[in-house]
Amino acid sequence: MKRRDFLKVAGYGAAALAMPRCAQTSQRLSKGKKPNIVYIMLDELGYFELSCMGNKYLKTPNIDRMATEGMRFTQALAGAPVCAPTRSVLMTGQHTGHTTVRTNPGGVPLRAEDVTVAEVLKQAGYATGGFGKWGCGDRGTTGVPERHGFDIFFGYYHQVHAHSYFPNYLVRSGEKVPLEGNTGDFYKGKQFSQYLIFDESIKFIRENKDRPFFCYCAWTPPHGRWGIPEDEPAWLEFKDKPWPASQRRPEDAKVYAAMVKMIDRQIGQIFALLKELEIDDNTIVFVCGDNGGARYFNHFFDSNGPFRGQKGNLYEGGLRIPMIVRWPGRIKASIVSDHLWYFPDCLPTLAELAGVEPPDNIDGISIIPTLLGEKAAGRRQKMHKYLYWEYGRQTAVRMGDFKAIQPGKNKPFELYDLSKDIGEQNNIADEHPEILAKMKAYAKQAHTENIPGGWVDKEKAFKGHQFH
Ligand SMILES: [Ca+2]
Repeated sequence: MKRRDFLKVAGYGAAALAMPRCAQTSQRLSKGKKPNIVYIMLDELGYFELSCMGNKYLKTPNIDRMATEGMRFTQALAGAPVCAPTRSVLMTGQHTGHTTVRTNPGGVPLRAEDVTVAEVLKQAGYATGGFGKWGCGDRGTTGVPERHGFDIFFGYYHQVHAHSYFPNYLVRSGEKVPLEGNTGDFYKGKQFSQYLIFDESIKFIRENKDRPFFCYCAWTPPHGRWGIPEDEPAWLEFKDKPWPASQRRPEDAKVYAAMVKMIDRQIGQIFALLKELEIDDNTIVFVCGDNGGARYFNHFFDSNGPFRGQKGNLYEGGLRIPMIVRWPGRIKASIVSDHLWYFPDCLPTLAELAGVEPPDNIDGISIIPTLLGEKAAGRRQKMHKYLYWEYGRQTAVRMGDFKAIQPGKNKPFELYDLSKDIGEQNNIADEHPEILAKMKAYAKQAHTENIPGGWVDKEKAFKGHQFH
């Protein structure tokens, strides 16, 4: 056993042996059988980009059906407003004042001693697979998924690499997989990455159907750049729409819509597979966005509705994401929950499902009482005293309905009451100085110095999507 692994086991493995409360809860909930976990995170999918949320243009019949069969959350918030930090928060259960990856250029890795949700689930005997965009450490760093609990990770490690759907290569557990026929053109090529990533996701589920598994699908659609195969059925459905919206290319908005429809179809295929393998009843599936929607195409799709801001900032538009969770017979159908939670809560929730203790140094709270009911969980849902985000020079704190935000380093904190002002338009900082002072004190308490991981082999560094 490596020293690092030993330290990890010594750190929290002993507690797990003592059959803690959450393990007992999990055994009761799952009748002794650990549930499979499929966590599907769609890159940039906005809160109002589902057809069940009233979107006029985008079509998501399978996700809509999932919402009628499970629980949809109105106040699930991202770990951060951009790709890399939000993934770091999801993986470590630590908010952005504590987690390692807090910036977004794509090259900052997790540290060797960071413990991810995959490492926690592996301790519980889970097969662990990740598919899509990693974003928590380039090849050759301390942050790679194969050093952080994943039996397999297939896709992109450096997130700038993920800006192409027709890259020259993808990565499987640290090794380059050349994609013959792709030339470096962003928009066309012989091998479309999402088909490959989807196939690997499906293969992993099939191969591990007889044991508990964690399938982390950090799929990259509908993030740009928007290239899609000419014969993709969803593209054929949207390509002739007379829409005025565009970005780099006139067809970009139509490709975006096609990508949303395509991933919805793939999610439907995952549900069909779970039924075919007769593991549907013992599999909990999450579908969510990774950060708030972006105002692509002059906000043609109205991705964020009344929320202020978008991807990249800490107003609600940057943080609020779609989140639906389904587990037949365990999570009640057609429930809409306003429980306030965010990405740090995923790790302890999944650990509880698996019947193991999470590490001590996390910021999350398990939402099992909300998902499965307080009676089934045997306890009340514990709430956060506060939620915290930092990104660049922005800071935000949520305390109940109050949201404090400092939108820039030298800017004053603003305060909003989201119960009356979901659009964060009416700054009430002057009316509630005592509340704001308390929230500023929380922000100060939550921030720690950021110490990133490092290189193990710099030769493996990502050198641009067009290079091998
Ligand atoms: Ca993203």
